[in-house]
Amino acid sequence: MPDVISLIPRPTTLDVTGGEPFVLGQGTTVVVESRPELISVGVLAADLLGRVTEHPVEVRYTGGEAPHTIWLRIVESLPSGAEAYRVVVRPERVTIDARTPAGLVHGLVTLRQLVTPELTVPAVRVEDVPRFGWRGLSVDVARHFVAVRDLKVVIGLMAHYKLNVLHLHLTDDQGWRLHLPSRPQLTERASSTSVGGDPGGFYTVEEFADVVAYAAARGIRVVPEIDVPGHVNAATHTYGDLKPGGVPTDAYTGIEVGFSRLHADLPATSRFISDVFADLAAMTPGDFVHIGGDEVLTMERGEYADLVGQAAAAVRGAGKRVVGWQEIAHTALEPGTVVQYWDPRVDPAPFVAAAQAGALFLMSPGSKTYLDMKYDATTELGLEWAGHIELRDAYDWEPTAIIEGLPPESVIGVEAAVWTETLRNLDDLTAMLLPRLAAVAEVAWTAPEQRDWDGFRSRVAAHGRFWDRFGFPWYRSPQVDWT
Ligand code: TNX
Repeated sequence: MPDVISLIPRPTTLDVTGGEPFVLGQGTTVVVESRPELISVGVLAADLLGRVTEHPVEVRYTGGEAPHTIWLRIVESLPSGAEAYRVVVRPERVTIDARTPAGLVHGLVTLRQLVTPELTVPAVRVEDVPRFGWRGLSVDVARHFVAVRDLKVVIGLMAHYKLNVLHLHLTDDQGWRLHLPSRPQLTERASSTSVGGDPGGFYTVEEFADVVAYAAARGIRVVPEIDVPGHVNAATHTYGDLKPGGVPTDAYTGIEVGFSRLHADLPATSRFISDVFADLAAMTPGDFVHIGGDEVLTMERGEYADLVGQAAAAVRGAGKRVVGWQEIAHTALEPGTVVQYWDPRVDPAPFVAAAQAGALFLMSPGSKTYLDMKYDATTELGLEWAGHIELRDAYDWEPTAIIEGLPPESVIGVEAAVWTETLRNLDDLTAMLLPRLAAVAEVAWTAPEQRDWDGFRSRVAAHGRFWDRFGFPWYRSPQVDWT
């Protein structure tokens, strides 16, 4: 048995039942109930465990009672929500029960975190259910493009910490990263640039579908964002008719924000908005599409509200629900719209009013969850506008207490964000995400009365070894005694 069981996020209950451990080895077989929706869970289990044991792991799709199995079952009678799961480890068998495939993935991740370096699994019983149904990571693939294979690594890390929403910031001043069938010029003309003159890139329709499927197999849904009515220089570089005067703007590779914008009085604008959101919605199996709405510094309120309203209507017209950055709370919102809070430098009163009118809140406070902020003054990468974020800063906060006066029940979740002005590749991403992603994941999953810094600090110490296995650069926070 390991000296400490280092599960992150901390589960609702963990009982060490004692006795002999389960031993992973050559004879280990995964048994999955034979149902079409469980095929991908079986494949995932074999893949994960095969990489741990360094032997191929067989999967059988039956209800089997064979010895030395890891048995994945759908059990409708488990308590609480769709993502709840139970893992019971006995010397001869591990059972993972959940109500949904996503719950089984969580159980599998728990099992994987329980495996010791000696390939034993201590005899335990874990019952677990998340606090929030939205536990996200937003990745800015616009300032620097993130290739599909690197994005899949990030998705794997998200799954390891039971995050369930990948928010992709697909467009910004510096580049347009998703091919849209109705508007092929966007990626033809505006995808090859990035911040600082670095190479660009974009996802084809097929690649995007592949990312969505890879995430779905890990219990993660994709929420794609096209940012309007600001952060649109890639669009105005593509289409001159989005600018008064009709001349396309120059490509932009700097890191300023707030200068680009759409214009409500130009006829091309409405067509642009309805085309891009119709295509994006059609490519999105999930319920939510993000319309951006942040940092429009050169537009008067009425025009802003008009353009946000057009984007929201396009998303709803395509049968999806709307998410937007906190600035959209200054416009009239349909009940059920998700407002993503990020910038504390503003008056909370409009958020409270929006919540009272039925808006829901996703908490991404810059000073806690912006994982592109430097850890301290010596961090080479990253920005500092929201301050420095040490590991404890990312951990020690309460999502329902961030906006004064907000009804706690309007908070639907927590999302970390990694903006890529200064981050150029996967190494840079993991150097900023790890270890802080684990901290935010626990904030999002674990009930407040179950969370404490000392416990997290001692559990996270064992995770560095896991990151090292994959060769990920990560930050050895001095706040932890890394093992
Ligand atoms: C603020 S967060 C932004 C982004 C920047 C980020 C850098 C938000 C809605 N807007 O455009 O990339 O800060 O930390």
